[in-house]
Amino acid sequence: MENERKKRVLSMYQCTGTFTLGNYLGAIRNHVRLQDDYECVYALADLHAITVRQDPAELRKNTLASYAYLLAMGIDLEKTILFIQSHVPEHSQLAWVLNCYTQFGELSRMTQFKDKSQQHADNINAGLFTYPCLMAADILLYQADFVPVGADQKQHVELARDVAERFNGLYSPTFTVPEPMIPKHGARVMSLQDPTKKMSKSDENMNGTILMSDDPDAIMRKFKRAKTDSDSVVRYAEGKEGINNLMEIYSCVTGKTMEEIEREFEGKGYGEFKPAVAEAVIDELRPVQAEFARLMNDKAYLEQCFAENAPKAQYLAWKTLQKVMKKIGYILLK
Ligand code: ATP
Ligand code: LTN
Repeated sequence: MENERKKRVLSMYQCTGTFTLGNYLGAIRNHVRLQDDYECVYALADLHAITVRQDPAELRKNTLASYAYLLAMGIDLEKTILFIQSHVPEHSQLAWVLNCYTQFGELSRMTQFKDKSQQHADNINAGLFTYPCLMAADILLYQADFVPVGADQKQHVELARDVAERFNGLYSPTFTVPEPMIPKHGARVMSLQDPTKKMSKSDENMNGTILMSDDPDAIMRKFKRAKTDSDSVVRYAEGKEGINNLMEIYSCVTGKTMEEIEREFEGKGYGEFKPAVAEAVIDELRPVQAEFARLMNDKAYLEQCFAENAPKAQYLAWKTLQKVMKKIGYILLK
């Protein structure tokens, strides 16, 4: 086992500078755990970011903050490569190649494209349309075995598989065909205001969303106002989506099972349960927030991390790109 090569995991994050409790519990905390068993490569998708208009100063600030958050949440640079996508030009280079091996019809079926082109009807640019080719390049450059993502990204990972298989079939095995890794439990943290919708940083009602940057008062207030049902028994059951969501959050944070939680709050109403969930979340976020603040005060250290991680990623990406170019018939410089 010791000598076996660890399987490689790759994931990327939007660089919006904020993360929600949903991102943390549903995705990043799991990605942190994966670092022990897999060789992990993680990155901030700043090339993808410009498919919607960005203010330059904001983009710069948000990318820095996103990097600091990922470190604060537990990405460990001793084990993992964490880089910024635009620092590794191979992403753009392979994306161009993959554009030529992906059909218009395949891209037209992507539900994220359909959603985003409705949201940004005034800017349906070509980059938004070919976004999945860039994402396929992100994954295939690193010969990733697994791609941990939310259910919303599964269709894109499937496209990356199809393109990899097509290229491998036309030439010879070049790319590892990646598998999506979709979490089962705690995978979807729902909005505190509408438990049928996922908790999202782009929700117009921020009372439903806990941000990693929320202070204890804001967290307490949002949990106290959380939408629940009228029966006031802390029990995991159908029709109690609001309470189920709070129980899921409490379980994720404390490690308690649903039965243990039901027992702990037996005979107690929501008036006691909601602040208890809030307290548990406040305790969970406190060290992350402290570490984030520390890192944001040490920009020199963050810049050093960018500078050290980019070449590590680029070395892996360059090897794959060379293989691809040779197979296509490009003349490589000696
Ligand atoms: P938005 O919140 O604006 O819809 P996003 O949070 O999905 O965007 P990312 O920053 O790329 O965008 O998300 C990082 C990861 O967090 C993705 O794998 C995504 O599936 C996951 N994720 C996002 N929201 C939730 C949620 N409410 N519960 C669980 N996982 C989530
Ligand atoms: N599209 C993803 C972010 C993303 C990604 C990737 C995820 C870009 N490239 C490669 C996994 C692998 C999103 O919107 N969350």
